[in-house]
Amino acid sequence: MKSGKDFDPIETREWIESLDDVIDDQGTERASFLLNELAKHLMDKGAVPSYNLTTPFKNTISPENEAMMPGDLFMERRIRSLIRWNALVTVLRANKNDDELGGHIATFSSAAMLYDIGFNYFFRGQESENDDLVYFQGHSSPGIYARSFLEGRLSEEDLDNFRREVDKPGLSSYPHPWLMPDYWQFPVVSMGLGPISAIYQAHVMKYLHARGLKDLGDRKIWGFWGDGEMDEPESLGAIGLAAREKLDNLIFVINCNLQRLDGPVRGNGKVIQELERQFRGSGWNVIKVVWGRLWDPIIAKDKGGHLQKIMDEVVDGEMQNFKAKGGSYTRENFFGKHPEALKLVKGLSDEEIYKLNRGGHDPYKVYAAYHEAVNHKGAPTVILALTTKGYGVGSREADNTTHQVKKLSLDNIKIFRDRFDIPVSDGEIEDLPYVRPKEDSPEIKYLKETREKLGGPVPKRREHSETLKLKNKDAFKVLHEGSGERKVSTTTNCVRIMNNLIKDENLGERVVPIVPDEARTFGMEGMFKQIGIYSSEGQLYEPEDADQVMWYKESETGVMLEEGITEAGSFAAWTALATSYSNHNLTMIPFYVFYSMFGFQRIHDLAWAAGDAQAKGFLIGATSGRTTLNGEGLQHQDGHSHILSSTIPNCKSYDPAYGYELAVIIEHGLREMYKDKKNYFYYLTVTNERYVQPPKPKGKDVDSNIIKGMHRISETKKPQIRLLGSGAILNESSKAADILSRFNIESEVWSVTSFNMLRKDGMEVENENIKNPSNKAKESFVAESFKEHDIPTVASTDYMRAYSEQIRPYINSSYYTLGTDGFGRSDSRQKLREFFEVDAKSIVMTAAYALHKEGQLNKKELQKIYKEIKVNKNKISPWNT
Ligand SMILES: Cc1ncc(C[n+]2csc(CCOP(=O)(O)OP(=O)(O)O)c2C)c(N)n1
Ligand SMILES: [Mg+2]
Repeated sequence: MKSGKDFDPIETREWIESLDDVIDDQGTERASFLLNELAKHLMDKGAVPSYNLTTPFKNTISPENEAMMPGDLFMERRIRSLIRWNALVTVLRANKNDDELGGHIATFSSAAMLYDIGFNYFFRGQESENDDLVYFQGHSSPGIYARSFLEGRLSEEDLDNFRREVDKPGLSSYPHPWLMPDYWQFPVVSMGLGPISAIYQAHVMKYLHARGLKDLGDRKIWGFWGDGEMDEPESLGAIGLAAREKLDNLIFVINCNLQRLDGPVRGNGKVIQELERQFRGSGWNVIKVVWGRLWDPIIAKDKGGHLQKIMDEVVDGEMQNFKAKGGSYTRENFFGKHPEALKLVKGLSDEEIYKLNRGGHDPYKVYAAYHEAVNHKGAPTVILALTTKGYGVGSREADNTTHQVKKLSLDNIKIFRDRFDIPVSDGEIEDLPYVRPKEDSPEIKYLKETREKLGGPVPKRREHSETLKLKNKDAFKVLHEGSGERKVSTTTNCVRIMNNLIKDENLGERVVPIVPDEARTFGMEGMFKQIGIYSSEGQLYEPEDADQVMWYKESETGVMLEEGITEAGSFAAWTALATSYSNHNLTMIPFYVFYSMFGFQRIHDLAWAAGDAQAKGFLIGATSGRTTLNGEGLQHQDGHSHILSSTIPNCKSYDPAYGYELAVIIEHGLREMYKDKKNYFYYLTVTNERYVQPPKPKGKDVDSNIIKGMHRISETKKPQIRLLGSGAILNESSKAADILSRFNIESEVWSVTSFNMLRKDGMEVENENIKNPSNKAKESFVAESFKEHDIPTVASTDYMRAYSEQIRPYINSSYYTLGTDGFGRSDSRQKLREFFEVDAKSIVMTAAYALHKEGQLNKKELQKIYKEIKVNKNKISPWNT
C-alpha cells in the first residue's frame, strides 16, 4: 500500500471508533499505551511504524482540557494595553529627534500577552520563597520597562532615558546587568546565548539542590526566545541535556511570530512544526498554542478535517500574509482552498476573519499552557506560541520590515491607540504622552496587588552577596615553598590548589571544578574518586575501573561538573555558578578548566555576556602556550587567548610562570571577589611543561608586584639588558641571561605575570596625566619599575607579539618583543621555540642587537655572538610559513 493512501476508509473509521471507546472508558494515557504496544508489535513483524513527532497544526491542549484563567480579563486587558502604549511611546520618543537611538516595537507587540500572563499569574519575585528566574527576549525590553513604569518602579524620566546611559544611569537598550545592576539578571540579546544559558542554569539549580546547598523547591526558569533565534546552534545545542537531566524546572516560551529581522523565519515551511519535532524528539514536553479561542467554534465544526488539512499545509510565508493583507485576502486564499472550509466562515465578516486570534494573543490559551507547563513533571517544557509580529501597529503589522520600525506614521499611532482604547486625545497624541493611571486607580491597585501576591517585582537583580573567607591560611603555603628538585607543571600546581581549597572548612563546599571531558589531560582524575562527578541519576553501573584508586565515580552528590565535550555548555554552567551569588543568594567559586585554545576563541561571546552578568570565578586555560603544548599542532596551540581575554573589561588575566605566582594570584582573586566583593573574574593560563618550581622570593612587594603584573626574579649590580619573560617562556629568558653572561653581558630578568594588567595600569596613569597637565605627572608601574636602569628591554612570551607590545608606550628605553605569531605546528618544545624565535638563543640574538643599536656592542662583537649562537639569517619569519 502506498503510504498515506486510505483505500478502506470504513475499516479506518472502525479502528478510530475503537480508540475513541478506549479514550472514553479509560482515558488518553491508556489509548497511548495501546498504540505503543501496537507499534512494537508492528516492529516485531518487520515493519517500522512511520511515527511522526509532529502533531497536526493545532493547539496541544484541547478546549475542554484548558485550565481556567482565574483573574479579571477586562482589567488585565486595560493594563496590558497601557503597557503596550507606554512601550510604544518609549521607543517613538527616543527616535523623535535626530539622535537615532533605535529600539524595537514589533517584538514586544507580539510578545505582550506571553509576558503578561507570566507576570499576572506565574513569575514569582524575590520576596517569594521560591523565586523564579526569568530570561526576557532582548528586543522586548521596552515592554518590560513599560510594566515597571506602571508598577511605579520607573519614572517618566527613566523612560525618556531609554538608550541614554552616558550622563546618567538610563535604561539600557537590552537586558544588561552591568549597566542596570539592580534590575536585569541575564544578558541575552546576543541571540542563542539565552537558551543555552537558561538550560545550564536549570541544570546547575538541580545540582545545587542535590548537594544540599540550595533547596530547589518548585522554582522555575522561564526563557522567552524568538523563533528566528532558534536558528542559532547554541539555542538548540543543549536541549538534549535538558531532557536527559529531566529539567522540569525549565520552561521555554518561543514567540513564534514567524518573522525575524529580514523576513519570514521559514517562509516555505512551518517553524512551529519544525521546532515541535526537534524538541519532542529530544524528550521535551511540547505545548503548541496555535489558535486563539475565536477559532474554537470554527474548528469544532470542521468534522471533515478540511480546515485542519489547510492549516497543516499552509506555509509560514503565507500565514504572514493573512495578518498583513487582512480578512478578505484570508477568506479567499486560506479558507478558499476548500469549499467545506469556506463554508465554516460564511457567517463571518472580513473584519471578523481578520480578528480570528492567534493562540499567543489569547490570554486563556496562554494561561492554560503555562498552567500545564508549571505542573509538568519529569521533563522540560517548551511552549510554541503563534503570534503576529508588530501586533496592533496598523499597516506595519506583519510587514517584512516591521522588526526595524522605530517611527510610526500618525495614522498608525492612532490605529494603535484606538485598537487598545488608550485614553489619549487627538490633540495630545503628537506629544506621545506616557499614560499611567492614578495611584489609587483600580488598574494600578490590581497590578500592584498581583505582583505583591507573587513575591514582588520581576526583573530584579540582587547586588549583595555573602562574604566568603578562607579558613586554612596555609592552603597555598606549600606552593610558596617551591618544588625542591622535582619538576612540576603549573597545571599540577593549580590542581593542587583546587584540592586544598575544596578541603577548606569555610569555603570548600562552594568550590566547583568544571571540565569539558579533559580532566585526565589536566591530571584532575584524582578528583573523580575524591569528590565525585555529579550525576542526577547517581551511578547505575559498576564502573570499569572500580578496582582502581582513581575510579570514575558518579554520584548524585558529586561535586565536579563533568559536562562532556561542550565548551559552550561548560561555560554556561560556569556562568550560572559564577552568578549564583546574585541569582541564588549563594556564593559559589567555580573553576572551569579547559584547553586554553578552546576557551575564549570558542566561546568569547558567552564570556562577554558573563562579564555583563558580573560573573565571579576562575577560568583556567590549561595546556596553554603555542610552543609549550608541543605535539598537538595548530588547532590546539594557543598563542592568543590573552589577547582575547583582555577585551573583556572585568576579566583579569594572568600567565604565571611559577607555582607560587599562581598561588598568590588565586589567593588574591579569592579575597578580591569573595571578601571585598569586587565583580571581576579571573583567567589564568597554566601549562603542562614540567620544570623546577622555585620558592617564592623574599621581599615585601613580591605579592603585590605579582598582582600588578611583574616582579624581578634576578638582578645584578649593573645590568645592561632587561629580559622580560612570561609563562613557560620565562625559563628561556633565564637561560638567555646565562648565555649572555658568557659574553660578559649582565642582565636582569623579570617574570611578567600579566601584560594585560600592566597595560591597564599604564593606560590609567597616562589618561590621568593627560587630563591634569598641571599636576606632577604620575608614573605607570612599568615606568616606575624600570627607571632605576635605563637599559634596552626584550620581552618574550608564548603569545603573539601583540600581547607584550601593549606596554611599549610605558617603556622609556628601546623595546623588542618576541612572540609566537603564526600558525602552530607539531614538534618538540625546543624545535617550536626555535621556529617561533622565542628560545633562549633568539632572545640572546635580540638582546645583542639591542645593545649594538645602543652602541654598546660594535659590529664585530655582535657578529661574534651571532656566530657562536649560530644565527640563521635566512630563516623565514614564522608568520609567513
Ligand atoms: C547573535 C546575534 N545575531 C544577530 C542579531 C541581530 N538581530 C537582532 S533581532 C534579530 C531578529 C530576531 O528574530 P526573532 O528571534 O524571531 O525575534 P522577534 O523579534 O521576531 O521576536 C536579529 C537577527 C543579534 N541580536 N544577535
Ligand atoms: Mg520572530
